[in-house]
Amino acid sequence: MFSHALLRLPGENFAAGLTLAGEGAPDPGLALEQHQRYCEALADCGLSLTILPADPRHPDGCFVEDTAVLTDRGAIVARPGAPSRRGEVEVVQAALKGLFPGIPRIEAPGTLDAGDVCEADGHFLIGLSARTNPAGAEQLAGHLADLGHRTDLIDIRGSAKLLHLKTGLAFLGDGRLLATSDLPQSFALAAYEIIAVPDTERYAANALRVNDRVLVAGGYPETRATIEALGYATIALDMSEFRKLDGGLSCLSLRW
Ligand code: CIR
Repeated sequence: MFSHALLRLPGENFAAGLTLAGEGAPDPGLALEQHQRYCEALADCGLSLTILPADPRHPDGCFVEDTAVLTDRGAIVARPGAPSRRGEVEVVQAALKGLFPGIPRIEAPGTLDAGDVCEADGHFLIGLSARTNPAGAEQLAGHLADLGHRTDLIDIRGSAKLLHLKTGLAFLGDGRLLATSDLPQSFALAAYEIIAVPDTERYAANALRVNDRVLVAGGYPETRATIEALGYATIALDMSEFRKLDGGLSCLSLRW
């Protein structure tokens, strides 16, 4: 169960964030409204929220998930692969200080975007991607092992449409993973029931289980129906503006 979330507001220069989506510039005002609905959904799931102000130096700063890995035993501060995002970690580390004991950081030459980290009940799947390099993934695996967690690496560098591992993968709980068809086959996934997301709805693979609900991106009815048929209550949220910057539901919060 999660009881808290850390978020960061999208700023006025949100449209200057990184993107490969080719879906046009996002509207910062609409992004702020969608962020507000997202915050309300987390609060409905029972979470207390800490919402950091936007920082004009970091237009991607609202994708706060990428800056740290949180577990029920500790936290690790990431070192984002995109140089423009590296400074985002300072304010997050300061916010987490005191909440988690002795927080280690991923150090150079390692890079790690925590969007490449998918936890499945204490088993951490770590994606090797254009943002997370082998040194960063190995440092993280070491820190997680120190906390007593099991880890496996999944190399997604050959899957051009996956910015991060969690672009195409979400843990629903109960041994189930929601996954896109281009997620590489891996022995690390063998123990899980894979719930396939249709190629026409691939953005919906970044769903987010929060306590007894699953947050799903609005506009992907087949995936939402599949999740509901498995017995989960869903909350659909309009994510159009975050999608334009390659961001999904999980990216907008750190949860513990
Ligand atoms: C980026 O390219 O870094 C941002 N525009 C999007 C980050 C999305 N984060 C995530 O998937 N965890």
